[in-house]
Amino acid sequence: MADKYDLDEELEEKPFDLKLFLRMMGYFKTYGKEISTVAFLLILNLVVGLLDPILIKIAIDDGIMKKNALVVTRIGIALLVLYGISFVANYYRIRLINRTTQGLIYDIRKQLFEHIQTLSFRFFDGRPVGKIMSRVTNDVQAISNLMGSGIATMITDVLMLLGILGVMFYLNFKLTFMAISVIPLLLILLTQLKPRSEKAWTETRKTMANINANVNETLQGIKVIQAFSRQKHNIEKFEKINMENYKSNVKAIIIELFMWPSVELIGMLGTCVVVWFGARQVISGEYSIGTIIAFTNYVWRFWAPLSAISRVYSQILSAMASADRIFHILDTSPEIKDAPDAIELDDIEGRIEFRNVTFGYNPDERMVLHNISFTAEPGQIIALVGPTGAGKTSIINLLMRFYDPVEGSILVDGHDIRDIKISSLRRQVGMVLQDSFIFSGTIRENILFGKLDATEEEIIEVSKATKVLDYVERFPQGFDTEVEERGARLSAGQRQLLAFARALIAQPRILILDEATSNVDTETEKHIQEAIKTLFSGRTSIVIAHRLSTIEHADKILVIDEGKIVEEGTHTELLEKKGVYYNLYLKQFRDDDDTDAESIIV
Ligand code: TTP
Ligand code: MG
Repeated sequence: MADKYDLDEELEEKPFDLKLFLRMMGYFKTYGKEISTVAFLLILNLVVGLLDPILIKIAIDDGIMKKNALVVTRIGIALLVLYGISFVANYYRIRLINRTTQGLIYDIRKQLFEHIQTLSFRFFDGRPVGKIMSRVTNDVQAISNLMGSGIATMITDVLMLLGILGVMFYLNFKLTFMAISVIPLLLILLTQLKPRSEKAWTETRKTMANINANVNETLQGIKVIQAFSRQKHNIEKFEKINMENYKSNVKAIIIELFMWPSVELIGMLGTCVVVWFGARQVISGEYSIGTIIAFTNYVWRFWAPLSAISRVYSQILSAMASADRIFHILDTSPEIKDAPDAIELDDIEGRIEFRNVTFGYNPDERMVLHNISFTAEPGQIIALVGPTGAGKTSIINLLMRFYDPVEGSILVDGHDIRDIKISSLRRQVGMVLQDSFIFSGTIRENILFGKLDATEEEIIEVSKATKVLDYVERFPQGFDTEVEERGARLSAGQRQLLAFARALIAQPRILILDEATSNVDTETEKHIQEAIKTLFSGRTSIVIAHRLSTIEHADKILVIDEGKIVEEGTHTELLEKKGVYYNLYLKQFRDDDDTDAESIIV
């Protein structure tokens, strides 16, 4: 679904938006004490910054010029005290701002992480993981930096600028005009160069993102790359984007190299004008030398906040874009959520009914399931078979309520699943998939994922039933063996068995097996089937299998094709029918061995 958001999702900057800004500021709520302390320290700093040129002026005019050593000493001590105060104030201010910024990162990241976990499958469908990740990492960092140090800099610098201007006007009206006469020049320079520099930096970030994506994909697919000996081809591809990154960086730095020294040059120009005119004013006796030195001092200080403000300004614009993306996620409410009066299902019988269910992943596009109706009585094994892409997994996705049907309803024990609390529904259902996700951590932790408070006996019992114990016993560390990311230390079959153990330990009333034993040998598969029969007698199972031999004993087999149930019955009934199932079965037998399949069946 291409909503408006997807189009400008990766915008680097966004114009200032007061509503967004105020919402960002809302995160400061819990930091009232820190903020008032920072404000106090800022003012202290400001006063010190504005005072010291004045003190120097007094030291020159009343001390040095009048040869009064006492004044010089007193001013010297006063300056020392001021610098001491400024040092302490600075130290605490930076410490506090840092703590607040890190606190904000922590708060926003926590909120975002918690929210993302509640979102429904459709949110994740078609949204690259990398983009969602960069919301939690980069975007959070961007807005927190702005809110922490950015805004503090902005406020101090604006105040500093106004303060300096005020003092300058107070000291020498004419010279102030001379000094600020170069500002238009500065504005022209910045408006010309800034957009170019920003464009160049945007380009470097884009090329860097390309490099990241490429390295990421290469590492993920390294086995395929090496198997096809495509290293050379891959390196060429990488060199191209690496070169783009090199060029864009060089270009950005050249612009940058020109820009800031030019700003300084203009500042220098302003100072030269001031010194030149000031010197004449001193010579003509119009002003004291102390005043002119103090004034030049202020002019110097004038440029630093000016360039800092222009830097913070682009920080604000990019934080706006980040905030927009973060709030978009926070404002996405989970599509699948509990109805207000949803009921808690404690112990269910396990009766499942699909009533005229029609469903599509994108309601505007082609439907994936059409008018599906079937019933599974408690204790029954229902098998779903059919070609790839027929819609078997989609049926499971609906039963788990990962999506809601477009039409029709699904009932568990006679309750529409939309009226049941999602957590209580999913607690009753155990699921094992073809590509089971195994988490990094130990084997024990992965099994406990199914039931956090399981006892050691329970772990051993399910491990025996699922044959996990067979391989665990061969590891020196047993259940405490680390399986690495995605269970990389285990074979595909071992991972599937582990996923089985994880599902079984929760003792669910309904068990869903989607190609759950496709990676294990036939003997292990038979063992697991036996185990399920004993562990799961009286519970309902839905089994999807391409290997038809695994579902022969099912109470009911549904043959799915192009989203419809095309045949339904037991293994024997379907064979007698000599339809789709019969042909599938015949074909698999022929592929499996050379015996005359037809003679076996009939
Ligand atoms: P599935 O229900 O995944 O088909 P299947 O489980 O029968 O296939 P297999 O045996 O290969 O596991 O898909 C049905 C259609 O729905 C297919 O056209 C792909 C589409 N689909 C999505 O668009 N999004 C999804 O998340 C899934 C699971 C499927
Ligand atoms: Mg499937």
